[in-house]
Amino acid sequence: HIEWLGEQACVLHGQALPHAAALIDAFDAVAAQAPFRHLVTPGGATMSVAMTNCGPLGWVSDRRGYRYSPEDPASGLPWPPMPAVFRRLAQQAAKEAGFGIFEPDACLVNRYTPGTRLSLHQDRDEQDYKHPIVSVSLGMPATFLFGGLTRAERPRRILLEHGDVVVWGGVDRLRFHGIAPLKDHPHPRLGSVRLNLTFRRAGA
Ligand code: MD3
Ligand code: FE
Repeated sequence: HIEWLGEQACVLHGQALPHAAALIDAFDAVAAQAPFRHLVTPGGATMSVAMTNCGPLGWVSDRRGYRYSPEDPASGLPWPPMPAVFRRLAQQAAKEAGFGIFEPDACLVNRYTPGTRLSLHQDRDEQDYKHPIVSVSLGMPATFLFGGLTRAERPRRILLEHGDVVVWGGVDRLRFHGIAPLKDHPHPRLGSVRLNLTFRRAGA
């Protein structure tokens, strides 16, 4: 079922469940080519979330700033291709949420283990905010923090479970959001891990 969080933000509960095994298998090939790493923020802090990417562009952070890059800085090679099962699910979800044709050119993969958190932020590194973002949760459950357009607004807490898909865009595109520190509720297939795939149109 669809849970609307805002005018143009919703959770498609369980939408990815029929594809979970295929998503995880496809993901294993991505992680083999572009292993998870803990990026450093421009301020010098190491992120507790481990990240990798697939598709034409990947999100990276270092002392110089945040940006999208066509190459994996760890290897100098292009990011692995975006698996077809990833792209199809993201496109289907964007359509169901009312955003029409979505052509993602970046898929950022976040890996959480118990205690990992993602502090409140906005996604502002993409060229054009008119495109929606789609996120797919796999593995352990997490408490998603859904804030407002200012940091001051107290975020709502929303449980995201294995197979849930979130889509947001339009007037909700620049909402502050984050993930509360993960608790250890091991998942039968992934163990003490949560994976989040976020699909973006980062370039022109
Ligand atoms: C933003 N990832 O990679 S995605 C990120 O679960 C990121 O790993 C989180 O934030 C994660 O930048 C959250 C889910 C999400 C859902 C709804 C939103 C992000 C949102 C609504 C507005 C803005
Ligand atoms: Fe984000």
